[in-house]
This record gives sequence, C-alpha cells and structure tokens, in this order.
Amino acid sequence: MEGKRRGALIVVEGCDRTGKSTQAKKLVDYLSKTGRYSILLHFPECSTRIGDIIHGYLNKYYNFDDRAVHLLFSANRWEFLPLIQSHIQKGVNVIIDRYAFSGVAFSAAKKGMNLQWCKNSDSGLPRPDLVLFLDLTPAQAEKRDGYGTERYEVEEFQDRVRENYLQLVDDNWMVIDASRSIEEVHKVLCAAVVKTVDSVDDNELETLWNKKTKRNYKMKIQKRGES
Ligand code: T5A
Repeated sequence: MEGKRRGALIVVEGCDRTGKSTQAKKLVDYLSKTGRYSILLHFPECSTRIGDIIHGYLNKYYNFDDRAVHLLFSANRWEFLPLIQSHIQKGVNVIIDRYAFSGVAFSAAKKGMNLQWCKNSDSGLPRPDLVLFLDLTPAQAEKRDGYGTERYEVEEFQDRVRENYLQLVDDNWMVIDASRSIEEVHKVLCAAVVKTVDSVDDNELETLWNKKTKRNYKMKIQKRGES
C-alpha cells in the first residue's frame, strides 16, 4: 500500500437506545457518498457461532456466569480482528457500532465485576482513532422506540453502565449530546469523522489498553488545569 493511506478506525458507543446504529449507518453512507470508502461493523456480530450464543444470552434463552459472558463478547471482537486489519491496511475506513468499551462498561456494571478485570480480555485490540460517545441519560433513552425488551434495558443498570463509560473517556473520545434530533447529531458526527478520516497518517494503529497512552492523557488534563 505504498503511497496509500491506511483507513481510519472509528467507534460509536453509548448506552442502549442512544442512537448508535442510526448514526453509524448514516456516517457510512455519508463517507461513501463523499468518496471515502468505508464499511460498517456491529458488535455483537451474531452471524458467527460465538455471536449466536451471545444472541441467545441477550434474549434470555440461555444463562451463563457473568465472566463467561464477558469473555464471549470479547472473543466475538477478536474473531473479527483479521477483517478489521485487512480493511484498514487497504485504506478502507472501518466504522464500528459498539466495541470493547461496551464490553467493559456493561460487564463492569454487574455485581462482583470491575473495570480492570474486564479490560484485560480486550487489551491488545486496535485502539480506535476516534470514539464517538453518544450521551443520553437512561431516563431519556427509555422513551425511545423498542426500549425494554433486552436483558440489560433496565434504567438502574444503564445508569451504572453510563458511569463506567465516563471512566473510560480518553483523549481520542468525543462526548456528544445525543438528546438532539437525528440530523443535528449526524452533523456533529460528520464534522468530527471527516476531520479524523482526512488526517489519518501512516502510523500503525495503537493497541488497547496501552498504559503509555493513558498516562499521556492524564498529563494533558493536568496541564490544562494548571494553565
Ligand atoms: N453488550 C454489547 C455487552 O454487554 N457487551 C459487549 O461487549 C457488547 C458489544 C446488545 C446488548 O449487548 C450489550 C449492550 C447491549 O445491551 P446491541 O445489539 O448494539 O447490543 O443493542 P441494540 O438493541 O441493537 O441497540 P441499542 O439498544 O444500543 O440502540 P442504538 O443503536 O443505540 O439506537 P438506534 O439507533 O437503534 O435507535 C433506537 C431508537 O431511537 C430512535 C431510532 O429511530 C430508534 O427507534 N432514535 C432517535 N429518536 C429521537 N432522537 C434521536 N436523535 C434518535 N436517534 C435514534
């Protein structure tokens, strides 16, 4: 791929019903229409054998130990790593609707689980160039269509998930007020994504969860507070 830039890795995250799938689809359409070739992935990806088990768990057909379920969600991402890498190398942008941050935020909201343990199984996956966190209170999300049918769609649980997400915010994150209209949110996301896609360099993607990256972010925050 000499002379050709790699693709960008962009993740859309948020609690349930915050509009992630709606926005991720619109983003891929927009990027493709403007000549920035892009593909859309969604986790959990239920087309595989692992994904099929996850689907059964979410729809309450099966029950597993919380740690086993966490590892299944994580394995589902690892099985798509070759596909993600090959697109990025070919210069195709990869937009992902939910990623490792969902894995950590949801699993760590369960009793007896913690953020650090939950991060371990996704550590080493590619770190996105940009994470778009669609932020909406669970009380607002509850009013949207289709809420309440899946295992985790309970307001108290979603409150803990949101708190966990906010602990994962890093310097590659953008927190977006998702209470606005679909078109208003889309406009904000497009501006951020185009900037990222058009400025991606030839550096390899970093990996999650790399201690050096987190330390740099803490230093940046400290500097801002000092000035
Ligand atoms: N999970 C997932 C884990 O526990 N661990 C993991 O590792 C992973 C990857 C399923 C569950 O699995 C958990 C998290 C989830 O609980 P899912 O398949 O992504 O994950 O869940 P879905 O049910 O498909 O999606 P969500 O509930 O998260 O919904 P979205 O994608 O956020 O919302 P969307 O776009 O489908 O919109 C929902 C409704 O709101 C409307 C839409 O039209 C739609 O009706 N809407 C808006 N309405 C008003 N204003 C706006 N701005 C709107 N945007 C969308």
